[in-house]
Amino acid sequence: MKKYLAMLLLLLAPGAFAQVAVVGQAAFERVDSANVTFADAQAEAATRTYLGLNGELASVLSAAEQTAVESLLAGAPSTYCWMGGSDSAVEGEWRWLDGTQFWQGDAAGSAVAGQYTNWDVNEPNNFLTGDEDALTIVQANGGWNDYPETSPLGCYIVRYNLALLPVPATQPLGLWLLMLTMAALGGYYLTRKAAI
Ligand SMILES: [Ca+2]
Ligand SMILES: [Ca+2]
Ligand SMILES: [Ca+2]
Repeated sequence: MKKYLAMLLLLLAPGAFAQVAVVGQAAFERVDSANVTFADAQAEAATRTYLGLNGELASVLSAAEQTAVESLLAGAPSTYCWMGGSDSAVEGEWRWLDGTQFWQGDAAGSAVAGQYTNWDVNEPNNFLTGDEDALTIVQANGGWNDYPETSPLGCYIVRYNLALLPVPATQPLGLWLLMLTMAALGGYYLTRKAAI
């Protein structure tokens, strides 16, 4: 019960959802932070928490998740925000931070079977300095772009795994909304009755 109350308070806190988007078992957050490199973004993301869960620099595993992340991009302080993908270990082998490979090759490459990707036009291309090994998302259109790891950007995307919550996130929220609605209706009815 205490957990439900804590979650409700979080939901009702002003701006609690300002930069968080929930889809399925994932919550995404855009964090604005000045001059963060890819390594900075990874370290900072790991210190973020949401509903008591630890964050990580985001993977995006489906079109629905992509849509959720895109909903966070408006007004980002830099053209690109960091995400949790890299091909620094082996050029052209694009992997999420958990080691799952999602792409093989450059812009002419292909997605690894079953993996979602959303590269921007002609990406990944190792364009700047001839070697771009970290994943970013483009504010303007949500496309993915490889970018030099040490470039200072102004934002990054964090992912939280809601499956790790002690209770499913969606059910208690729905339940609370139902209970609040019923309480409000009950209060209204009693007030009316008292007035008559
Ligand atoms: Ca490289
Ligand atoms: Ca590369
Ligand atoms: Ca690029």
